[in-house]
Amino acid sequence: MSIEVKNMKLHAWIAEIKTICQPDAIYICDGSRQEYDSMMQKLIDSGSATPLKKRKNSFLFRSDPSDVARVEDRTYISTTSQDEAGPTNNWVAPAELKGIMKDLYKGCMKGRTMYVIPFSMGPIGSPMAKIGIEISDSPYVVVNMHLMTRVSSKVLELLGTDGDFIPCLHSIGAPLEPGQKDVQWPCAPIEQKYISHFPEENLIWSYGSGYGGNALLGKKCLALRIASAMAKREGWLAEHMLILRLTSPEGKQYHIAAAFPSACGKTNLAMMLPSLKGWKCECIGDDIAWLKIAPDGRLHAINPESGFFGVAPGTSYATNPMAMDTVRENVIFTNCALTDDGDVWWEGMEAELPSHLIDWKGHDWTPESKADAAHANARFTAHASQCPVICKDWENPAGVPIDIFIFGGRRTSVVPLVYEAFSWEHGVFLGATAASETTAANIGAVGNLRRDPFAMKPFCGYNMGDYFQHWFNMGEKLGSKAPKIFYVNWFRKSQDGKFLWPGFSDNSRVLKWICERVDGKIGAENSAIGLLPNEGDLDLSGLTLQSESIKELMSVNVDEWKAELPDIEAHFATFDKRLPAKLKDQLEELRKRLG
Ligand code: OXD
Ligand code: MN
Repeated sequence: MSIEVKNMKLHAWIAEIKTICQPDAIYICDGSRQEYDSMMQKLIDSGSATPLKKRKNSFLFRSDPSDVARVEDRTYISTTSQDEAGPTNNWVAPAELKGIMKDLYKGCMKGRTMYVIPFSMGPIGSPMAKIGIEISDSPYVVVNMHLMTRVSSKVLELLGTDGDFIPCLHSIGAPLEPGQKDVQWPCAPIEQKYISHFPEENLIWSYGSGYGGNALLGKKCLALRIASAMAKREGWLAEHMLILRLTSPEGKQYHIAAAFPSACGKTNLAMMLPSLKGWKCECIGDDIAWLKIAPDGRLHAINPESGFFGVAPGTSYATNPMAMDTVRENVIFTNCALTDDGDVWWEGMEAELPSHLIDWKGHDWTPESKADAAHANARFTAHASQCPVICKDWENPAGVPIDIFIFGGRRTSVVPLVYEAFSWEHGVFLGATAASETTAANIGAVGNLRRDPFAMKPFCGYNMGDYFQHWFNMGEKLGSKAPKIFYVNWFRKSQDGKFLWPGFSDNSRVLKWICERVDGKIGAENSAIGLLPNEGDLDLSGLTLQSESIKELMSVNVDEWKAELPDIEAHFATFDKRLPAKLKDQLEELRKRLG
């Protein structure tokens, strides 16, 4: 072992996992630059990483074609009673699941090194931070964790001899026999993949996948699933939200936390360059927010992560210039295409198609090829400090005070561009009924409508009915200091299938309207579903939008909304007795307003 482990719980845990998984060697990570470089060199030598000639210190990985996204079907919340996990989670009783997984873990690290990765979610030592230790047999996980979390030997110092941490066990599930040649992306077959959470004991066990949210256990597993259960117990919130600071031309700051399902543009919004003159947007986080009520009675948010694991396809200088500048150097790319001159490429990156590429599966690609060159869920991993619009307060241990919550999703019809909740209770109803057309961020069909409450369906570590109640409780505690709640939809299409709203930097227009509402500067139009912008209040200066398009974008069709009600009822029915009465009341009020 390179570093001495003084923490007693960690010492015992390492010994236990060593006995079960039988690695050839153990390495305790210190988070240093030298460690990153030598780990990457190993990955280059083994053929897993391709250095990119055109991007300094950047590397391309190609995953196994079966291991390209989060596996929600194989993700478990394992609580003593199934009711605690609730209807949105897969459940197997802890003893049974541990039994199955222990069999899989037996000898699973043979021929490999077991890495012990001490990390902090949130600035090391911040009162809002949590310490995790990931044990993994994947050097790809180590380098990604270096960028996405704070990996450091300081974390071990902070733990001392008896400090507590969240154990996160990960194996790719691909032991090597003596002399067996390794493959480029070792992993286990889908039926052996398990992403398991034991929230009653703050424990994570992941097996069989090397990809993103399945393997970088600080992210979805710790910072959302386990943290949401902790937050419920302790009276705070762990949310699938970006955090941004918007500054008006007058210099007034607004802090916004927004929840959209995976691959619906959170990273784009978090790094937006506003098209409206004088407005400035700074990024604090693009995926996860931890929110606590501070001594001033307001909700303060931190981003527990330290990097971006962003969706590459669709990212361009037109859609997200700040992300493009973030990924100029020191980046890990996964499942992007490779250009002939040694750069990465993905669909939507630029208007012109290259004449030849190596696609994400390692095959020749030309514009005539039928399949995409990059996988739809291809990713970049980059440290947050590289983002040109990162907020100077992004690591402030006290967080930033949130003024505004925004919920949303991808809806080609029905839902208008923006509307405001009548109250906190109505806002919770909007979050609880949020729906979106599915994307490639999880394995499964793309384009189906699914209810994704608070964009937390895949990430809530306990019964979602109780989660709704927790939001009501937080509203009661916050009282008049509660953030205002809004709902947006950038994705509405016209009858002939064209996007009605330009989106991206022009979303600043919607944010400006929201800020003006929060300041009480402007009124709003009452509608059955919420408060809509009065005609002329949304700043459209410099945009060439037809007035019919604006009307269509803002329209609330009562019949279409009435047609949503049965689906909302069915969605609510799944929570049975755990559905808060306040949500039933909100549904009845909506029904009445629709007439
Ligand atoms: C992500 C996701 O990777 O939500 O952030 O899938
Ligand atoms: Mn996400």
